[in-house]
Amino acid sequence: MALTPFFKDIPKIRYEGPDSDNAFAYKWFDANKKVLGRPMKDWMRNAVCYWHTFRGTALDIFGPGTLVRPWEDGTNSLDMALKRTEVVFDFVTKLGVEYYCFHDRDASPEGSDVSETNSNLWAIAEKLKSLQKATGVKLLWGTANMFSHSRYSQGASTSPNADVFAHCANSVKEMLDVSKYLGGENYVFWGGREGYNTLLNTDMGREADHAAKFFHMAVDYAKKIRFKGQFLIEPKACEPTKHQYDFDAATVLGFLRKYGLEKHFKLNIEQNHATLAGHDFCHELAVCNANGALGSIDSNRGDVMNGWDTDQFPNDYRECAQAWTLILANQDGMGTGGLNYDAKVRRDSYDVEDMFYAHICGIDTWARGLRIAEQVIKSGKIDKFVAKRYSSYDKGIGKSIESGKATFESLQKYIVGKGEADQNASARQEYLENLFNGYC
Ligand code: XUL
Ligand code: CO
Repeated sequence: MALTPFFKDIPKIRYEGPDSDNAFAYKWFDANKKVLGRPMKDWMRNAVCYWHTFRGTALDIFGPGTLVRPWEDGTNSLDMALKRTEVVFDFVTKLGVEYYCFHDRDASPEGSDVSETNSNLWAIAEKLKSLQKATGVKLLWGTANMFSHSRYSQGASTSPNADVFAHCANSVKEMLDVSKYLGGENYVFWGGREGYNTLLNTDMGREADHAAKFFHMAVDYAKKIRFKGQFLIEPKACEPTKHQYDFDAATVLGFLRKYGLEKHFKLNIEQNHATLAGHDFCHELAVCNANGALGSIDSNRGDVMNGWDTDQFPNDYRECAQAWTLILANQDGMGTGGLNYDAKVRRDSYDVEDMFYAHICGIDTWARGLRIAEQVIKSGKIDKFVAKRYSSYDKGIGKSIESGKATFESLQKYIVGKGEADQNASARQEYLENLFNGYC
């Protein structure tokens, strides 16, 4: 495959270790180095996202885009879309990343009607397939953009307009077919406009029923075409709507159970979405773990000084280290999921070099966190502490509670006989936090 010329001045990004002074090298991500018995790349399953990295211009509400992307011709044409696919694959392979993720509309433009939109998508899908074959890069997940066009301004599957629901059915049907064609390992739903701006015009119960119908149709269609990818829902609390129905992990899990969908879906947790919901990122991972629902991660960070979804590249390896202790509590980590860098360079980071620095930082942050987590896990100190903290449930009265034998009456008899509960042991938060300082 001929390389496009746009990254010719950038070397292939390789591992050089923490002492390297080369900004175009990984200091912590050593793809094949084994951590806890598995190569780092297989735990991480890094992915480049098509939208921020290749469709973002850094426009904001105060001004137009600023990023210099020499391959763009300023059109949203099919020709430009075809040419762009080659640039995307050059970038992903130069980084040594194995996966990418895209929405239908990132990769392929809408046509003049639904049929032309679908045929554009298939022209792009064929090109993507040949690039995947030539490079070995794989599709972590596909999704449909059901939030940008004005037809979605009042919702997608939760729109009060049934025609919009039908339009969305076409989009997801096509993207499921395309995801299958490209070997996609997951399929993501992020409900960008599935929420409300005012309850005065909203029948919330009816909208939830419609969303559930939509998910059931997706499950049925995937079964019909034998698409084996994992379905994922990506919670987000607000933005663009005042309140998004997929508010956080716990809300989504409750919704899935109400509508009998829980067997078919896991969650795609995004760091900055967790903070929008008023949670730590690790809180969302812990909710997933408690429900066997961790599917994948959209990695980014907010800014501690403001509240919105700034989608910056992650740089806090300590947070990632704690996140790994939760991810690795699942035997196969994220399973078919991975780390999708759903993040964008800042508006004043104009150059193509900045695309590389950003991804190197994100990948190294997670890699460094993984190395720290390995040592924390191997020390066994957290597991040992937590096991001891709950050990009153391993025997006696605690065991009778967990096994379901205890009743209010039996417990009353026990505690009245004892007169007072045993003293609590210290929860040792500072000791546990400091364990992460013991490794680098
Ligand atoms: C928006 C967001 C989306 C989803 C995919 O905040 O995270 O890009 O990841 O639709
Ligand atoms: Co995301």
